[in-house]
Amino acid sequence: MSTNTPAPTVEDKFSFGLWTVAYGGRDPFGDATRAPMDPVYALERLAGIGAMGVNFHDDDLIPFGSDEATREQIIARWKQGLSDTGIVVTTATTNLFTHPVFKEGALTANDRDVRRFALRKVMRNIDLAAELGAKTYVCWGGREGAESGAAKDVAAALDRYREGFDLLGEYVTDRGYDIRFAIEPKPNEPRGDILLPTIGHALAFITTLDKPELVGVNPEIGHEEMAGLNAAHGYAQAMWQGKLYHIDLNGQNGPKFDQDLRFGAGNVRGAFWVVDTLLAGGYDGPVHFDFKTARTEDDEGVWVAAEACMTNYLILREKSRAFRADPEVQAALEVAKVPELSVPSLAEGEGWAELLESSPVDVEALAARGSGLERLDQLALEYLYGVRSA
Ligand code: GLT
Ligand code: MN
Ligand code: MN
Repeated sequence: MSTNTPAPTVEDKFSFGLWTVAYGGRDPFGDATRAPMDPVYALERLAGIGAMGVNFHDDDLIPFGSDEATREQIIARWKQGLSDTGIVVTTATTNLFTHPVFKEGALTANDRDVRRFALRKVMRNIDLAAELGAKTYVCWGGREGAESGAAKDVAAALDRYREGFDLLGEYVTDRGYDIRFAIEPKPNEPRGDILLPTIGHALAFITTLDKPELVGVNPEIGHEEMAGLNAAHGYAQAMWQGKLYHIDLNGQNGPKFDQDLRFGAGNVRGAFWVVDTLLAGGYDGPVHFDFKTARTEDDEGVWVAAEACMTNYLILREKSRAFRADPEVQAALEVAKVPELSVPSLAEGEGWAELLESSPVDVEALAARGSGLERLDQLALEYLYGVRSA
């Protein structure tokens, strides 16, 4: 038996959230099954498996409530770990969901004092993010939402969300930080319903901001699939709008609780089209994984799963490239008229009047023509199933 799996390199720009590999297995029904992970150990192991970058929440690194001296010590040790391993901080984010103070929300909490505390917590970690060289600041509003109708005035909450992003945009601008924000949508969990639940909601919200150019999205495959959506289509639209500032790749099996499976597990076909879409759109940011190793595993299992995220991405990247380069696929794309979609519907100089005057098409003939899409999709599946290769 032999396998032929590609090995990751630093050029592949693979990165992981510190909380992903450090996830100890706690779930709503059971305690952690793995010991807490030392962040510097995480850096060493990440470097060992060929990752390039890391992303962290303030509280992943510095326990909530640490005093100033402890904070400084932890940061100094973290910086040493980064320089020893060569791992780069690509991204950072704020934990606005674990502490009970955020139980009713953070930037959109009904309680104004909570909102003010949350904003200060974000700004403080942005300082650290900038110091460590992070270029992207992720904002996942896990607690921004409600379980019942009267609990939240959604319009007022969106006003406060906008106020928060406007303030943070002003903050990074005034401080001269080279940082952009990436909103991470999620439909539900931990709140019954979360604000900005999908890529589309987030993109629309961003247009209302003072500095929309500072804010994009960080879509997670599993979160889109929890909402029954096609993640690849969402990534494509985010890129089309110049808003795909970051990505959270993982696996999910349909609309149920957030599974955060390693990338490539779960909806394999969906994962293939996400990779194909990222390549087509020229996404060149960190290829970031947000997964949780099953609580059945020990520490070695964590690293097996982390490495598998990268391996699966590389396998799918090879398959996507081979699929696109295959002359039979190109012919099938022509038959399906996929390239024709790039031709504008109106010719140069043509307007509605010329269109109205143009010779009518044979509607029945057009209706009778097959689209050739089954053949096209089968070719993709044959690559995916491993029976067709370059
Ligand atoms: C949390 C969530 C993730 C987000 C993280 C960023 S935290 O684990 O489930 O999807 O990306 O705050
Ligand atoms: Mn998730
Ligand atoms: Mn995520």
